[in-house]
Amino acid sequence: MIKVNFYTTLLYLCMISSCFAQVKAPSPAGPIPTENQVRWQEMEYYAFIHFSTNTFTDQEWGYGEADDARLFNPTNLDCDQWARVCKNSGMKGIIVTAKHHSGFCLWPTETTEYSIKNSPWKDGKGDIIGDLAKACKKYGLKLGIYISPWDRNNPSYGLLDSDGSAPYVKNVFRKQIEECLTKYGDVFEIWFDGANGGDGYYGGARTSRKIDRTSYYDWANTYKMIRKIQPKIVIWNDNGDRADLRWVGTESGYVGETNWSLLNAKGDVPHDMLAHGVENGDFWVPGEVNTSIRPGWFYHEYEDSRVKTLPELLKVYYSSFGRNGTMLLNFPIDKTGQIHRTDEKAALELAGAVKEAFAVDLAKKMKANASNVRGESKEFGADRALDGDKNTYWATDDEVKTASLIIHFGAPKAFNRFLAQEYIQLGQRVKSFTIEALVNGKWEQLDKQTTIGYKRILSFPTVTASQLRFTITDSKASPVISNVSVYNAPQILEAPQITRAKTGEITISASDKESQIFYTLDGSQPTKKSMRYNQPIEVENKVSVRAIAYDLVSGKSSPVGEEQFDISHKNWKIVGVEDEKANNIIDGNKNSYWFQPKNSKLPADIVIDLGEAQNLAGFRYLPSQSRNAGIITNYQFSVSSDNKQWRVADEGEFSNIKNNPLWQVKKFAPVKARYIKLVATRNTQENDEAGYAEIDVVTN
Ligand code: FUL
Repeated sequence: MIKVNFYTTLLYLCMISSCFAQVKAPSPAGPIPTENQVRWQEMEYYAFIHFSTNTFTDQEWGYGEADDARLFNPTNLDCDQWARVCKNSGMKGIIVTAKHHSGFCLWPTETTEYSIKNSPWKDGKGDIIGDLAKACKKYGLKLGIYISPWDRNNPSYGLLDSDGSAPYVKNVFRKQIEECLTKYGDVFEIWFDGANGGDGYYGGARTSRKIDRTSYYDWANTYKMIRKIQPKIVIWNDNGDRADLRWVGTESGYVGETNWSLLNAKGDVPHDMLAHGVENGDFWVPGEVNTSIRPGWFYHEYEDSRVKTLPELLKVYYSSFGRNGTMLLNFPIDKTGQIHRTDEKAALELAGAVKEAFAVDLAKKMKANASNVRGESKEFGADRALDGDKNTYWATDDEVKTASLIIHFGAPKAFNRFLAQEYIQLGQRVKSFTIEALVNGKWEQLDKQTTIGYKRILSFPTVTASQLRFTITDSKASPVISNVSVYNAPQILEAPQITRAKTGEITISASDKESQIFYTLDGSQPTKKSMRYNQPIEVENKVSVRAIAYDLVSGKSSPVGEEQFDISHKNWKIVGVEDEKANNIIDGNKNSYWFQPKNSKLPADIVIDLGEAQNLAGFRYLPSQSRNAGIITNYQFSVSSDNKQWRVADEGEFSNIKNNPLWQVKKFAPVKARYIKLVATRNTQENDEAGYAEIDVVTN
């Protein structure tokens, strides 16, 4: 007996070892990430902090005015609070605007006088980057640095020496990077924004300077220096140079559903490639989704009520690292020097909802089988995708590019989320896949998608099923899946959408069909005891509408949807334009638009007759939301009582409108007028197009 057992065991061991010896792990397919990129990708979620002179001048892009340094004076700055909020929100690091476009530095740099050294804060003795580095350490967070290449304060910005070299790059920009990377310990990411060249203070020259963003900064040498000082860093650059990470082409908080972590090493990267990557790209450049918790990047009191709601934040969550990206969420620091309470609350709510949604992995350690397993080896079996170990994976034979994995839940389970991960160390491979549920003995398709990458999460209506089938329908090389999970997330109600037609009529709609809508018109908090919405509401005047969607079954309410409308557009007319479609500018519909005729040139104006004289104190402009063109950056706004004599009420720029094409609000000294004229003097593309989704007024 003993003998038999001994030989059987020996035979068995030989079989296993020969099996292991024969079945080799898959070879990498296509470009693969560096160790730094993998470490970064696994961070998944981290914070942006925007804080500068802009916080005190109420701007998005400071002009670089020397005097602005004297306004920088937070009353209760607390980097510990920033780090605590980020940590409690589940974030893994913080990237801070050490220098934004105004050129103002948050650390006492030797390169310029335009820094906190010359601010009243701590009598010029403070160092915010130093304080933040300490706080990050305390909370186990990684530190990242944003240094704007564009510097609207520096006198040498954009100028070239006789030998063609750029003194600003050599003596200022690169030294600033060096200071930040040597003084504050490990830095996980450095961020070089793409906004570059244009109007600025430039040491008092108050002029416009243009640079060639691909050559001016001599990126090759700048990178060499960075990597030498911080070998573990990843570089984000939106300046025509590949670096390690890419922008995803929008600041609204999503990346394309199809998202390859690849680009080509050379050549232009048009919007489509930013959003989706390039399937056959020859360079690993994964996408990072950056967005702010408020409409703007810097703090503005008027945005206190516009902090993203839980459903909005969840949408960003699922559309960023649920789509093979990372999520970089911005907190604008307020004038006290802290993350505003409302923003903190929103981020914590998101963390709570995510925790709840992903608390129980229904697939973990369940029985699973696959249509193909690499060399029939246990090492690459289906269960390796369900074992909770990120370093093991289910893999197929090299020639197999379509394969299914079935999870058996035992008893039927209710679920509405599916999560899959590729083992990206061997490249991104999957081109398309489906998921199906076995309901009452029949397979029902739940979703059909394209790429997976590091992580893909799908949401679908709750289904109760005993099995789930995950089928890879096409792949660049044999699939390598490190994780498959299934969850049942609680229902989250969305804030209702509120719109107002030209007639003044207000419509409120919920995103789901079951809930009821309740609303108020006096700015008070709506509850289920407020007015019930059944049909459009007629309101002529200025009004603040607040509404909730209420779910009778769970007794839960959505976050409050809110819109402030000024006077109704009922009697408004576009003057001097024959094209009927020009009325789209005042129809209250954000999705309709009008463009100036093809052959028109800038400056281009649009005149609106308000029907009667109004007390004006500002205006609002919304660029086309569907066509990424004709976005006005510089304007003049005039008023008139007779459409003959005009008076300029305001002029200036819509800062950062290119990346953030949202409502632009401009206030001016009150004036009574019946006619308004918006003159577009420049657009984001430096061509002659001018387009509008809406123009509105602010009355007092
Ligand atoms: C943009 C900048 O111009 C904004 O001000 C902000 O810093 C954002 C993160 O990047 O392109």
